[in-house]
Amino acid sequence: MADTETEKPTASTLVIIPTYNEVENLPLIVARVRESNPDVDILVVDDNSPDGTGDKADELAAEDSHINVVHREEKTGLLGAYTAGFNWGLERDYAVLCQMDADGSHAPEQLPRLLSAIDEGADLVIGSRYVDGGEAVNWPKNRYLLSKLGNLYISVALGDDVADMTAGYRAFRREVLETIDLEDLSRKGYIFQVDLADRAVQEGFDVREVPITFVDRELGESKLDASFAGESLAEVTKWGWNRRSTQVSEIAGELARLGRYQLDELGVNKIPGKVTHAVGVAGDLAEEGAKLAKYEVQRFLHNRH
Ligand SMILES: Nc1nc2c(ncn2[C@@H]2O[C@H](COP(=O)(O)OP(=O)(O)OP(=O)(O)O)[C@@H](O)[C@H]2O)c(=O)[nH]1
Ligand SMILES: [Mg+2]
Repeated sequence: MADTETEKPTASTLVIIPTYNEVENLPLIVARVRESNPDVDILVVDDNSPDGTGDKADELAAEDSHINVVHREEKTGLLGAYTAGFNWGLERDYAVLCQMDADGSHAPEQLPRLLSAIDEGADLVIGSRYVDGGEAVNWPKNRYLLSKLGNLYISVALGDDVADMTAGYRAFRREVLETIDLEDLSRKGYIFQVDLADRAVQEGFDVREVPITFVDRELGESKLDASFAGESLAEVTKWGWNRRSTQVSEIAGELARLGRYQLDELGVNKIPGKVTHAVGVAGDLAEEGAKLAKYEVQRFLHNRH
């Protein structure tokens, strides 16, 4: 029995937690991971947080050999932090590497769901808000809609059979991260999450979703940037266009109209704030993307004759 247990890939798991100004959240999340998954190792990747998160991480690591820290001099974005974390884990021969936010949105108590799916044969497991049993709690309605519609758009545009491509709670077999060139991923905002999942699907890896309950952050400051949604959808439209052309333009147009309708119905546009602005930008971009794609399709068909 003991032998078969140790043959499971998840017997060698690293959970990577990137941090920027999470001094209140870090001790809480680390304690929860240790409590609910006593065998996994933790790597905190801190980008020289002004609030002292890096020192707090060192204190925790000094008391517990399962906890490790990488300090980066500069905040160069979340992909930079994850690339450093993945490389650290790959060099140390971990079989499974996980992504988890520090702010409590990704419950460590649900990590076993992700890890079980890996042990059952998945190469990449995504903790999903948008499959049966998945949910997002305490999220303002406008933020939920932005994410939900964005994901709908992404899945139509790219044609990958994944409901939550933007999710940041994931477990990877090391082979996935060794195959995909992390340096080549898109660096615009958090779109690398979509790019990474998309490449895993395109490479033929077994990508699965398990339901999670995503909880909005209670402590610390949001780093969501309003320009993110717009930029991301523009990027995805480009990839989708390169791949599947015609359907994308048609369906994107429909989705943009549907999204606008839903937003108007809910009166989301009347709520002030940067997320609302992002919703508006996303809607505009989806429409622009649809128009652009339509134009490109016509040009392409014209040039063929
Ligand atoms: N090392 C590092 N960590 C980052 C950086 N940006 C964000 N993070 C961390 O990445 C995780 C996700 O960031 P969040 O700020 O929670 O982003 P979000 O979930 O989209 O937005 P909110 O939860 O609303 O703040 C958190 O643990 C952050 O501390 C960065 O540039 N470097
Ligand atoms: Mg968060």
